[in-house]
Amino acid sequence: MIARIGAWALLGSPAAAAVLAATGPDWLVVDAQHGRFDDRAVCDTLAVVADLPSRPQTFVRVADGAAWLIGRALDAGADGVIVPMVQDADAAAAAARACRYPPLGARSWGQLAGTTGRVAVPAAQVNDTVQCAVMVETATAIGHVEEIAATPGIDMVFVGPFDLALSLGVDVNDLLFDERDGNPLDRIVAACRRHGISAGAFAGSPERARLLIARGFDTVSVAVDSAVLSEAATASLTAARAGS
Ligand code: 3PY
Ligand code: MG
Repeated sequence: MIARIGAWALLGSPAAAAVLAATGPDWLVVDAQHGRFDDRAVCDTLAVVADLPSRPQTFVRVADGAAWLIGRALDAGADGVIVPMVQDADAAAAAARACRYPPLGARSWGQLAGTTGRVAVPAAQVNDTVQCAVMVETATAIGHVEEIAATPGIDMVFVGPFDLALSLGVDVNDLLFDERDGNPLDRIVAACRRHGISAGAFAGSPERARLLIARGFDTVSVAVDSAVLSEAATASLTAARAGS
């Protein structure tokens, strides 16, 4: 299996997200939960990314599972959403419903295509192609992971290792490196495999991405705009100072 390696935009800047998207990630996340993306910045970013010659599949991580937030992200042109802190199958079903138009769901019609000179995607096509990812990142959600992964309309379970480690009362690296049977990360991958959906995880670094892929995750997020900017600037300044 070849894992999909993604980029993650936090800065709230459409230009920075476009630069990131143009580096060729397999997928891109625009983070409106912990990132600095408000509604306007989400719309502007999706419009800029849509114009790239080769654009990555783009998700918005919404601030929470409210149907109107999911609808607005998709109306703005996202291919899918990532819904944080989903605790059980009822919350997963609500997210899936909010992603799709009737008869499969309860999404309200009103894509912003017209405001960007594009044409709206027909409802039936959206229902076939939209991606609904739900985050499993608490001990409670781990207890319900089998039902969450089995929920119709869920395309990916996405793990937030930092929140999961906090909820379990362990260090995030201990969670990632723990090889013992019963590691919650392995339970998530197994549940996704059983139900034929994608197992995704936030990595935030190439080292953690490799660990997660070795554990069986097929979709990971690696290059975070704020981190890569900081790392590259530090390396560049250090290299120039070393030579002066
Ligand atoms: C987590 O690790 O909890 C995340 O949500 C990553 O953004
Ligand atoms: Mg989280």
